[in-house]
Amino acid sequence: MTQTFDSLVSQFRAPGLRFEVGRGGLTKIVIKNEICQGEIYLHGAHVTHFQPSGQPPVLWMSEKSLFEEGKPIRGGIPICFPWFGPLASDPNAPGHGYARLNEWELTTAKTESSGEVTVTLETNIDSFHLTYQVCFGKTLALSLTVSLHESSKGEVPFEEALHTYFAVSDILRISVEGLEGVGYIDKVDGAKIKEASGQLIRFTGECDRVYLDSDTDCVLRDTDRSIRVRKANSHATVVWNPWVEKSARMADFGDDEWRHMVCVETANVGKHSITLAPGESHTLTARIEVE
Ligand code: TA6
Repeated sequence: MTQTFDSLVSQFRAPGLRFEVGRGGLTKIVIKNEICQGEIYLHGAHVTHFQPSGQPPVLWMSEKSLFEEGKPIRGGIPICFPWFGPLASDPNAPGHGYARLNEWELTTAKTESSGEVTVTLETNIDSFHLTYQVCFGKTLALSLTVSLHESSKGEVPFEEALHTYFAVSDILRISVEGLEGVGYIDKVDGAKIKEASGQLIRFTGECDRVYLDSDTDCVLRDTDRSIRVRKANSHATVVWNPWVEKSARMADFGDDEWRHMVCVETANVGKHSITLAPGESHTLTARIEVE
């Protein structure tokens, strides 16, 4: 059921929250208060903006992003579900699954006494129900709960990721801390499994790594700030920068935009995919904070 703009305006009122017709005519929820600014589209339940007061934007958005039904938004926080990357069994299936292509339903909007604004969006995909809670405050708190319908015939596996694009001053000058001690799949080197590097991640070329058994915080160290990503119930972390050639090949990605973004993604993929029995649920959380 698609909620009309007018029905949203009449049904949901919370201080610091308003609805706008966003790019491509898609409906977006806009948050603006003393603590922060933020935006989330109903399309894909896609967070496209988060900016704590006094800080530059935390999330990166491509100037070339599409804002069209059936197409993913480039940047912000795409939700990857029920698979990550291409679907091996169906080359025609959309990369990263359907969650970021669905029109989600807003079910709650609430402003806390502290001024933080929390919205809940929901959608159904196959035999799963997804509930996504986003709290815009000094930190950005994300919580994705996946439930398997009672009526499901048996256990069903899925992959998931909050595919967060962070804005950085210059990819050549940043590092990512917290993954020195875990091995990874290097998708730029034939998906070879590599030993833990023991070093901070620095960027000198295309990087596309799936860090396995990674349960701890990551910290993105930029020249004038650090961004900490805390997480729970996520055992994989994906780090991606497309660099020059891949950026040029993507129509919805500016040729020079790779210098100012990096993805650090909170995920459960591959050996860390999740299997639910009918009636079971799983909640993945991530908290993004500027230090
Ligand atoms: O998370 C990294 C990745 O899997 C890369 O391999 C690259 O494909 C990226 O996702 C973007 O995927 P998209 O389907 O959004 O173009």
